Amino acid sequence: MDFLIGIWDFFAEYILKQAPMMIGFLVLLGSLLLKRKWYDCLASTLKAIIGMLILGAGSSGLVTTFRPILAGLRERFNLAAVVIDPYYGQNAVTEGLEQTFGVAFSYAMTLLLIAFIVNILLVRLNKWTKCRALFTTGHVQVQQAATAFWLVLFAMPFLAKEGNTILMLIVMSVLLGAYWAVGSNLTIKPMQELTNGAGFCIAHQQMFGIRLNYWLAEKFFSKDGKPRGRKVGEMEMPGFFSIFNENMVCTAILMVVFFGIIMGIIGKEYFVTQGVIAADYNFLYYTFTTSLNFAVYLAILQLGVRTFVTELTTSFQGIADKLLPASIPGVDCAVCYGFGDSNAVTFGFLAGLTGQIVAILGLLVFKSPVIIICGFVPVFFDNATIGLVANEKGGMKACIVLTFLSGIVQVLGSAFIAGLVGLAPFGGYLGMWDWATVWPAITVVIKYLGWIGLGIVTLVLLALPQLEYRKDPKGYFLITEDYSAYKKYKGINDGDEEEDWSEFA
Ligand code: ASC
Repeated sequence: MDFLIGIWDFFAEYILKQAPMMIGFLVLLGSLLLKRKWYDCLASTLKAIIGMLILGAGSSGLVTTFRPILAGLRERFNLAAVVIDPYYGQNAVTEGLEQTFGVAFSYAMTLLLIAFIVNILLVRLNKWTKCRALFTTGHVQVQQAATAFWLVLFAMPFLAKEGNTILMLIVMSVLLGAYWAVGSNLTIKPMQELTNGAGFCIAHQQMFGIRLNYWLAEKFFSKDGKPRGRKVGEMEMPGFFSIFNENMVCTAILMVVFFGIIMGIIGKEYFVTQGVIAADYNFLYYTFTTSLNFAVYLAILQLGVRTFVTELTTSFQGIADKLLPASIPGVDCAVCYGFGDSNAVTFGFLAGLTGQIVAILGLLVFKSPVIIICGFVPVFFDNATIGLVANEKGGMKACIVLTFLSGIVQVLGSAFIAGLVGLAPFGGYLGMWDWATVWPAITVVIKYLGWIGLGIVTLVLLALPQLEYRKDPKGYFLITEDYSAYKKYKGINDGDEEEDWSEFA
């Protein structure tokens, strides 16, 4: 028994929780099921792991460089504010759980594993459940498990009592497992359209946000399935502005301006006292090179995507054929930055940041009891993703307007829920789109309706794939199983019969 538990623990710690290893594991499993030669299995697995590690280098480069700058605003103005960021959120939970609810977060791994099994079962039974997506983003699952833990205990405090542990784990893993399966399932259509059938969807923290904004872009910014205005990549810029068509140049110029302003407001002294630069270091030079790094890390991130996407989606076919019919993998949101108009990533981020700043000023002006500081992860990764999807469906206007609104929603929703559930005094909240909207709603419903509320939430979640299936029973599974056939069936003729993601091979 100890031996089995040992294997289980190893799997949880070093595979399930580590996104590159999880993707590598799936690629290996898929390749074996496809009965590929051993050396092809090896090569694919290595490429997948390395690609994910490259992606991680890009995304952690962005996070470690730009998070302290945004958080610096808090120190500079001496605000007792909540930073919305998954890592601050997780620290806040770990720090406050014991003193608030009298329990420690020692069940995290058990919760994660059971919720993951719920996700697998929902997909395995998709003849009935209509769930098609497997959540593979382990680091995000850990953060979400921590925050969900707090929210559920706030809504049902009796679960924290001794003797209720099993009940608590069941409630939480059913909720989380259903959220993972249903949320990632919602992103399938937007992602298959964005990537022209690359065969993955998003398993991250803004899955409902992706689908809602896809719908809004379609409803308000498109006509006959096409954007009303131009997409970001179709803008014809005259003279000087033509250089903005080049993604690296565009990102570099915009970031130098934006971060130039923010770092200017924070002031050199802050960076000196933090030991980031020496007192005699040229601050303008520091601001300039730091801002350029944004473009550098984005390029790294896209290289990572190109390295592993094809390996994952082709080998996942083995899993879909043999183990989980009609399923596709849900991956980190950054994976879609290798597709669509890359400038939409930059525009989405900047419009989202503007929305967040407007909302924060609103909190200050109206003397909100909870003040929020933007964290880099929600403002960039949520809005870049939503911006890409909105641009694809509704053009540049949709990209900018919807991410601006999304920035506002992230701040106001997080201020509300962090204040309500008592996380605010611990200085952090997860703050990503779904956790500023969907989860506050879930928490309030369960808090006020108890078990009935929990039943309603679970039923509504599980009903979403059913509703989507009913709208298009034939296309629903075709879109994951054979995208070219799906396009033919839908009469989509984009003059692009070849799957254009072959360039990623
Ligand atoms: C998150 C989180 C990260 C980033 C990363 C984006 O939610 O915790 O580190 O987004 O997954 O690539």
